[in-house]
Amino acid sequence: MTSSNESTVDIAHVYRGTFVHSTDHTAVEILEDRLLGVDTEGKIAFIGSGQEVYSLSQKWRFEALAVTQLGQYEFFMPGMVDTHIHASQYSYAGTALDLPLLQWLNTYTFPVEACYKDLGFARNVYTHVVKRTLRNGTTTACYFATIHTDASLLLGQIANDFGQRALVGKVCMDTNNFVPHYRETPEESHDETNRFISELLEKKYPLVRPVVTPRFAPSCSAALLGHLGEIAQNNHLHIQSHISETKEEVKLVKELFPDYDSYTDVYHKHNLLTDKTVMAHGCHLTDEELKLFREKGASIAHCPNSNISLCSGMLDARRVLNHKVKLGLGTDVAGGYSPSMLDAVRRTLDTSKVLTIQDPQYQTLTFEEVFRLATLGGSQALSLDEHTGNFKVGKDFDALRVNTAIEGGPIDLINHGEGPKVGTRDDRNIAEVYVAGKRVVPF
Ligand code: XAN
Repeated sequence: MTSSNESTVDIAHVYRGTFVHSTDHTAVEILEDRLLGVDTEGKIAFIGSGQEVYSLSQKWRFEALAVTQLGQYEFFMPGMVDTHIHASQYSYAGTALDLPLLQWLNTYTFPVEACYKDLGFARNVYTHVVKRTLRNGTTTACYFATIHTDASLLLGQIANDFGQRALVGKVCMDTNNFVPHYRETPEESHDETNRFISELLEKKYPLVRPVVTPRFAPSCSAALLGHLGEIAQNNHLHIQSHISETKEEVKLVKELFPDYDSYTDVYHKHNLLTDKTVMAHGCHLTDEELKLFREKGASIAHCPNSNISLCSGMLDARRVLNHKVKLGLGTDVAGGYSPSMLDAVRRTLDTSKVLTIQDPQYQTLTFEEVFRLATLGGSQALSLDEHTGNFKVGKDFDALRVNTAIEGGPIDLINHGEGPKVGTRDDRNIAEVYVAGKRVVPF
């Protein structure tokens, strides 16, 4: 049994049943008939054997009869971590996937994002995206908003109100030749980023933090990148951006920043590559660039649905893992058409299998490894693994109660053998969602 110091801790809830999670050593660990106690702050206080319910109830002073017992076809898994999602693009998710990245941005994305000047529009879309992702088991989301400070603050408020753990970024971009009304001056971007950070921090939301968000190098001047690196460094903040998603983009960055060694070097030289940086995509990074990622402790958000939908490329996730670069999964709505992290799991496996078709020697990712990327890996990629990612005493209880046999659900349990039934088809199997010990789904 593992536990924190029982003498000072009050237990709020105790759950008994099967727990499925990842550790650094085991991609999927299935813990049968366990008892897990959550304290009044939402942290995991102890994990013990279900057989020990009586002695544990004495030790931790909880009522043995108040234990929530999972059903035969139920289990808990950690909440999933979406390491890259554009909340502002949710309004057109599932449409407009007929152009490559740079044209897609100019034609569809920038005109839509410009609409977030309107706070009513922002409130509507942001409420939908937070509810939808929570419903799909995303307990932690790393969001891009838009350049608008007040709408970005509103996204933080909505995530807080619904109880989602979130990193929220006000997008920064001072270069946009195609939709000139959707850009800032470098001074505006600098000042508004500072306002965004201080106003969001002032709210003291327990689970929501700001993330410094240069859109990507082609949308930012060197001066702006420098400002943002300084802001992140001075305030010890998270950083998110995009990198090497398409070959055309990599070529453009070479033209725009000819004096740098690589695309990664552009961010590095502006202090934007740190152990709190998550870069989306990275499909076309070189080994040298991956080495720099590893050296700096920066991570990659693998967004396979988007990479396929926009025909951007295929990330070789095995190569990233071999370089010991932190890796998480992202839906990348709306380049990715699905807000579901289970979809990201499937597309990650598909991509790995396509790489195997191309090269039969390729070491395909296993389902277990991808499960870890969607949970523990994501929490590490966002440097939030102290708080979330798996069931470890001291971490917050961020969990999905999965019921494979849920009424009206998508799975037909035909071979009823002995042992736990662990599997999830879609959000219908997610009966409840918990973040920091609080049940946030059903709403
Ligand atoms: N690069 C991007 N890639 C993407 O998939 N979505 C975006 O919004 C974006 N902006 C820069």
